[in-house]
Amino acid sequence: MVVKVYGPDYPSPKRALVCLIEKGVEFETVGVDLFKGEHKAPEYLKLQPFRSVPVVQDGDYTLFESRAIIRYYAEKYKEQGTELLGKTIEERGLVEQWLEVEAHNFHPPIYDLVLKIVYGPFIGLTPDPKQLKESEDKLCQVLDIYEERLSKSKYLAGDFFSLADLSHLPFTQYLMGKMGKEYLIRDRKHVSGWWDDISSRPSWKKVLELWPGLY
Ligand SMILES: N[C@@H](CCC(=O)N[C@@H](CS)C(=O)NCC(=O)O)C(=O)O
Repeated sequence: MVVKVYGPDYPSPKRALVCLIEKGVEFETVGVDLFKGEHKAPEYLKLQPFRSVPVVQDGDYTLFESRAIIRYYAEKYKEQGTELLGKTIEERGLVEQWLEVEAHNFHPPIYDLVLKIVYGPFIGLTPDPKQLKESEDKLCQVLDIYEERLSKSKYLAGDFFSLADLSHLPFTQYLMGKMGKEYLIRDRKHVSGWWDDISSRPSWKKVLELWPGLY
């Protein structure tokens, strides 16, 4: 049974897509138009009661929350494709640590910027410049810590690419596109090199080619 991924046009599902490609897992996608409210349809809510994408259906098994999905597939196919969880329990601990940092420190300010700047015009939201500045300042503080970390190791969890790096791809990509906030990455030498490295992986290029989204 081929894995089905719902909502490939949006950033959080792209976390699942890039992971599945890295692991060499076959999948198909199911479009969910958030602008038409398809994520609020009763049939969809049976799969994802919190009204968001992604959801993955793997035979009889249904899973939502993009970071739970990537952890699940990285573990399920540990012996296949790119190793994304580290080789030792210590490496795994660091992968988990930086995944948590991505979710709780990096994601909130970048999500706020993306929602207001990129999606705002489509949903009738006029951004408040003061709030945008606050989010950008918070993001800068996180990126300064990344700069320090990446001056000591090639990737966030160590000298190996992992889920911790992969999880940053979908939202960081916005900074580099129409949003015009590339300088947040380029002004930091080690963050900039890390971004060039992780964003040039064939898996991510394929995701962007097939589901270009609003980048
Ligand atoms: N924590 C969830 C968040 C997913 C999420 O924010 N999805 C967005 C698209 S990237 C969404 O479905 N937004 C629709 C809405 O919130 O109404 C995850 O990582 O899966």
